[in-house]
Amino acid sequence: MSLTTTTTTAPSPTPPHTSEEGPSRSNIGLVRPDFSTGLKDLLTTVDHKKIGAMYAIFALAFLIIGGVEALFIRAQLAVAENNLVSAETYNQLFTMHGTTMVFLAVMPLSSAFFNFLVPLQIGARDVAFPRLNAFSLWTFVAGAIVVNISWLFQAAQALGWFTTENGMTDIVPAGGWFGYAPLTSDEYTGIGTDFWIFGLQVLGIASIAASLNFIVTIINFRAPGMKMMRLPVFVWMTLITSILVIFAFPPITVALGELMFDRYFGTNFFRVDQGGQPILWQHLFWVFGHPEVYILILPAMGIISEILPVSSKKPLFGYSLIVFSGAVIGFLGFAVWSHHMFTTGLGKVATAAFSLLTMAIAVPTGVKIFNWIGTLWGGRIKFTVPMVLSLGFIWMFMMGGFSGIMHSSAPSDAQQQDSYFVVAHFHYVLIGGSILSLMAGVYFWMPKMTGKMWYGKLGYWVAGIVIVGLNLTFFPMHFLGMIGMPRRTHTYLEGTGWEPMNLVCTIGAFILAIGIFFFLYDIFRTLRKGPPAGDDPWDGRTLEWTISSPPPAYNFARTPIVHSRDALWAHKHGKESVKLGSVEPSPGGIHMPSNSWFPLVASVGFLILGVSMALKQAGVPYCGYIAISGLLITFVGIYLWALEGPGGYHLHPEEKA
Ligand SMILES: [Cu+2]
Repeated sequence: MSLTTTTTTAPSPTPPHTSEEGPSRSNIGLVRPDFSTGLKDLLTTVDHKKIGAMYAIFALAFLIIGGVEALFIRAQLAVAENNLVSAETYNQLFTMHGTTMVFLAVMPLSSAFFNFLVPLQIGARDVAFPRLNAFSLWTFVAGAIVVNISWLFQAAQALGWFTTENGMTDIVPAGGWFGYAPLTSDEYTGIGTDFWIFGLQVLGIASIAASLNFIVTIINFRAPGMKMMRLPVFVWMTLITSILVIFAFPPITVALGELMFDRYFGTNFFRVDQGGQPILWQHLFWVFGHPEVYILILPAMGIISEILPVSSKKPLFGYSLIVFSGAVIGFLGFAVWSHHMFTTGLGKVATAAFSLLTMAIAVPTGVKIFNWIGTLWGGRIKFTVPMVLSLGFIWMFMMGGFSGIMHSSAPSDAQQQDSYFVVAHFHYVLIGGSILSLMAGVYFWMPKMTGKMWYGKLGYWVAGIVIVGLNLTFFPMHFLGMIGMPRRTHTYLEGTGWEPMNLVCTIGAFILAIGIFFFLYDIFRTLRKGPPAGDDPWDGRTLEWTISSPPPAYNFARTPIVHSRDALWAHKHGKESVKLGSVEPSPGGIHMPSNSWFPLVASVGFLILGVSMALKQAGVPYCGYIAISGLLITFVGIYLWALEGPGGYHLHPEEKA
């Protein structure tokens, strides 16, 4: 569709250089590559859309890996006294399942949406720092490999190709995704914990870099007229999530650093026999861990807040309340970490305070849910696949919220602590909440991302099977917890009365897996055979629907000028005064940045550093030197990245005005 061209209030930006086309030479003689297709382009790209798509592909791959780990866990627990996997393997499975799902599936899938959507929704050409964006992606991949390569070393050990100096068998992380000290100290775990420590540190670097990029992008790269209170809610939730990452990751970085010092240099942060304090780990971990829950769920809330208004043909009910309640959730998220530690003996005052604060989070969360229902109220609802998944999200998230309120009370928490009740709670929130809404987002924006529309009824089957599977898997866990089944146990005795419900949970898990399989298959078949989507298949409300599907490299041929909150909707259906304007195109064409190898180089350095530091603990020779060379590669990569110069070329888009 075209934008009106009459209003021009902002000056046309002067391009930095108009003389040369093609790659430009920096003052140290480096030429930036200008691949536009193929593998080399993907490895060097700085385009936020391609980076977003790669985040999505990696995240879906890890969703499969984490899902297979979950299926092993559920298969082991299907019947009493099962010995499908050993206790050691079970520990590795639940550790890797949690780590994978939190850091390698949900967070990067959210990042995929941040990357793809935020510049489009704010009318920008790209993120603020395109090469930093590529660095975030490849550093995430490096961290993911560091954690998961442990499986390969374990397999190599089983085949006799790899031995550790002291014959340790614990090569895959087995200390839980929460890594409680002293269970993760070197007395109790092998190099699995080292893979985990370094993998998480590398992932933390990726997350912080990405978050800085999005904060700057959202603050500085908005289209003319797009005031903060005119931002789409998804962009607001991205901003709040990014701020949470910036404040939440330093505490876990410190904790992981201390654990590393204990393991490598014999310090005593967490060694009890030397006067160390395991409870220090719990504080540092949960100051990160609780906000992390909101890092996982706020993007989901943002996605839902975009889908509901479009699918019910009404503006979002209570925009400012939704924005402010998101901010309040983010703020309170930091104030409640000790509810994970009610049974450690915090003292009466602290327990009461953390109990009250935890209950208080229900208020802004409830505000959001009422606003979503208010959005649906009286709307002309179209039950598209994204809409059905969104309604499933609201149900699952409310269920998870109710059980959350139940263990915000310290006495009942003391009963539910470390039981399956807690497992039920956080899976309702994190799978029922995050994964369902991310799936809704995939169905909603896939037409824009790929230019292909999903078709047929398969999407409805996916939604139905997944929602049934989720409830069948996790609802009985509430009761299992109440009748005393502990979490993190690899088996249980016959005659406990836990057998029938466990079997139901396992059947539910496999139904859920079938749903996810069909979801992935539906994406695949849409990419191959989907009919053309058109630019605006849903009668959308945000700026990404004004440009073609898939979007061109430069996003907007003319930067839109925004006059109201629901700008595109107002443009299509509102008064003349609120129509979108556009900035006159600059005569020199649109300046595009060139690709770069150096973000990838810097990330590969982190990969080498992480893997070799873990292998150093296993006594593999020369690993200290290899680790130092990895660090050097990272430094050299970052320096050359800084020195390679701006590069860039100009595009003259076909004007559609
Ligand atoms: Cu919490």
